[in-house]
This record gives sequence, structure tokens and C-alpha cells, in this order.
Amino acid sequence: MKSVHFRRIGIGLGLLLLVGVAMANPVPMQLNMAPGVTEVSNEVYHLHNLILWICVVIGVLVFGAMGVAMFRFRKSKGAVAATWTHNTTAEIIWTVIPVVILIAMAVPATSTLFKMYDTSEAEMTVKITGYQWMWRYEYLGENVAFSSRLDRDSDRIRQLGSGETPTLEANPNYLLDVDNPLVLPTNTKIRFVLTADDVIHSWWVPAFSIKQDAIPGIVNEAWTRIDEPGLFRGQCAELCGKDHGFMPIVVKAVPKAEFDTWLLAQKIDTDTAARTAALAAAR
Ligand SMILES: [Cu+2]
Repeated sequence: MKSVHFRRIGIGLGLLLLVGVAMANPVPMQLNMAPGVTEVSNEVYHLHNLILWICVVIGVLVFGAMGVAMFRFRKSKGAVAATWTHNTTAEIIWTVIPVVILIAMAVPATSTLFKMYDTSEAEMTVKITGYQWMWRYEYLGENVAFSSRLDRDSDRIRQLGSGETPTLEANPNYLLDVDNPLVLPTNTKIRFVLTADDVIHSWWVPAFSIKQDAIPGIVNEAWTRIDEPGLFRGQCAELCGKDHGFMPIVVKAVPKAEFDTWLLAQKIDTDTAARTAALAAAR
């Protein structure tokens, strides 16, 4: 009986682990963070787990001690309160231990933080601008730029009085899709420069561990190196007005060669559009 139980727990844990590895995007009933698809996001994930467990241990010890004290030394058992008020040894101990714990947490956290801010030696730069209520992506130096906003189906359904009700079967990505996803190459250090045109927005993609404010008049930086191809979703994470909840982010990560082909196609598109506009203007 016991072994069946343990086997079940083992299978459960194994499945959880598998889900953790495969899970780049949030899933229903998810409890923990996802490890994401970049070196930094993995570090953030492990840091989060480490600190969570440190907090759990502290919580169990502190509340455990309180519980024991309250239960064993209760008045009905005839406990008499001690009358001393100072104990230098105890004070040194309860100062030194938290300091040591804080330093032990600060060292790995600071090293990850430094890594997150190190945008040096980036191989390409994408400028991200937040608008009420969409994103604009500009591949700096490539003459390729486009806006990215909520897909038309979601936008139609969400309107008051549209008469349509989204279902998980018919609209699995309701309010999560965009018309033009941000296409990025994998295994490439990509620098993002972020700003906004109207109010403060925040570009948040959990799979990359990036949540960076986009502020009018200010340029913020972030970077990523995506390990695997895939579709990664995010949201605006700064309350930016009535449609704040309707400016999702979709990043499509593709292998480098595929990205180069895509970028070339976009350039040709841009060139053709520019030439057509110039011809029309000349007429
Ligand atoms: Cu926003």
C-alpha cells in the first residue's frame, strides 16, 4: 500500500518537474513561477525557489517557537512570566542570524541583478514603444518597424454588446493574441530600448524574466538571449488607462536563419511600400 502511495507521489512530482521544464507560458491553476527560456529567467526561477524555501524554514521555526511557547507555557498550566528585560547574548544572536541570512540571500540576488542590467555586447537592438493601447517594435538599423496590437477577433468579441461569448475551444487565446508578433532570433543577445509615447506602460514577458517600464521621455534598457524557439506571451504591466488589459505581447522566437529570412522579407515589404508611396506622391 505504502509503495503504491510513494510511486504515485513520485509520478506526481515527476510530472510537475516535466511541466516546469516544458512550461514557458502560464497555465491554468499554475502555482509557481515558470523557469522560462533564458539563462537569466532560469536564474531568477532558482533564486525565487531558494528564497521561498529560506522563508518557509524561517516561518516554520518562528511560528513553531511561538506555538510551543503559547501552548506549553499557558496560564492555565500555572506558567509565571519571567521578569528579566535584557539579555545581551540573545540580542546578539537574533541580530547576527538575520544579518547572515540577508547577506546569504543578497549575494546571489545581486549577481543576477547585475547580469540582468548588462546589455553590453548585444548583437541587435529592438526599440519598444508603448502606446495607449498597443506596442510598436523597431529593429534599429534595419529599417523595419511595425505596431502590434490585440488581434481583431478578440477585439470584436470584447466589445460591449458584441453578442459573442468567447469559449476556450473556439478562442483558446482570447485577449492573448496580437496581429503582428515580435519576431526574434534564438541564441542571440538582443538589447531592448524601451520608451512610451503617452503614459507609462511596462513590457512584461515572464518567459524572459523581463518586466521593464516604458516611460515617456526616458529610455530604459533590457536584454535577452532566448534559448529555444517558441511563442512567448506577455502583458502590459503598468496600469495605463482603460484598455490596459487589452495590449498583450506575443514574441515569436525562431532560429537565426529563419529570422534573417523574415527580416529580409520585411525590408523588401518596407521598400516596396516606400516606393509605392513615393510614386503616388510624385503623380
Ligand atoms: Cu500599457
